[in-house]
Amino acid sequence: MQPVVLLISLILMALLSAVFYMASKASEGEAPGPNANSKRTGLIWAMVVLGVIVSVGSLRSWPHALASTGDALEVNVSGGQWWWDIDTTEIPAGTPVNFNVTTEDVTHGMGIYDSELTLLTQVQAIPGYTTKVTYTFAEPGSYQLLCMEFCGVAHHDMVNEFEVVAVEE
Ligand SMILES: [Cu+2]
Repeated sequence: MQPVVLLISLILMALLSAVFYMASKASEGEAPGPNANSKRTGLIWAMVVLGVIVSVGSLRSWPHALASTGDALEVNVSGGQWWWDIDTTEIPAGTPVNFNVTTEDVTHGMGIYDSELTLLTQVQAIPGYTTKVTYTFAEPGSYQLLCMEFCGVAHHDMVNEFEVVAVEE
């Protein structure tokens, strides 16, 4: 992902530089003729149409709409300063899991990490609300809950673990 973002940034910077260069070139010549504005109007309309097409084409469904899958396993997670409480320690692999997340004090961020500490999914834990995120674990193994929002001196101590186990067919 990072190289793609870098490449897009470089292309946009190059395009912007080209626009500035052409603008400064254009201002050197003689005064614009009577048709200058109609050309500009056409260009602006073309950009608006292109902008709408690109915006609509790049729309994605909101990831949280995936929460609360019907036949999923319900797992309740509660956070506090400074702990995570999870009401199960074993989750079957390959089954969608609805995590219902809340907190008893301040706002925390519940992040689920695999054994290599790669972030798999996350959701904000907000006092007085239950936020939901659905995730399906593909691989059996040890997983960790960590806090992703600085919430006080022992924020780094908010760690809990659970196991994902293979299901026998
Ligand atoms: Cu926290």
